[in-house]
Amino acid sequence: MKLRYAPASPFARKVRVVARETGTIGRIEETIMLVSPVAPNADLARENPLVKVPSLVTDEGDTLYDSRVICEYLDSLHTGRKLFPGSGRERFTALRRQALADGIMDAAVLCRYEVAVRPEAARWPEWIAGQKKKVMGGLDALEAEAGKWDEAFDIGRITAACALGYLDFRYGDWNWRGNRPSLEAWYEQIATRPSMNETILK
Ligand SMILES: N[C@@H](CCC(=O)N[C@@H](CS)C(=O)NCC(=O)O)C(=O)O
Repeated sequence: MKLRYAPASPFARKVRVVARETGTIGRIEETIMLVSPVAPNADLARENPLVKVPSLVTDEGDTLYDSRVICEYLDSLHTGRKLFPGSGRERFTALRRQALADGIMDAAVLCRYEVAVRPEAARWPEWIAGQKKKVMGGLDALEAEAGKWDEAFDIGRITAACALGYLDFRYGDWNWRGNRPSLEAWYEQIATRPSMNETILK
């Protein structure tokens, strides 16, 4: 399998963490693809019409995207403890938490594009403030749950860890730890896992 990723992408990190947690990393060749919403990567465009990372080419030659689909695919390839619970409340809690943390990453990445990609004259501060509010609301929702989390690292918590890692990487000044002690304590533990250490954003 071939995984297209960007070293600074929190969505690609999610897949790279799952590849390591599931032991499927040994079957994956990781290739860096630099992406920009205003300068589509021609090589990636041949495989993925959305021209986004992560993108996975399977051994059968199919291209899978986005991170949710790739993570569930990798989880289907191993026989160990599943990162996507099979059914019931446990499954939908993990999926809902994945959606929450994906939403935090979506909003934070959009803020990043607003200052790193959009010309200064076209920037819209209210729009950035609206996205930041989603990030903060999402973090508050994670904080409300995190006090009860054990060490299980399922798809919801993997995505939460990647969202927090992205905020440290791009938005240290947003101080997500501020008044979120449960989330902070959980993240300090989880960030020491080899899968997290090997995929630190650059
Ligand atoms: N929903 C997608 C989001 C992926 C995404 O936004 N990737 C960004 C990098 S962090 C990207 O490829 N951006 C290039 C673009 O928007 O053209 C997923 O979960 O994989």
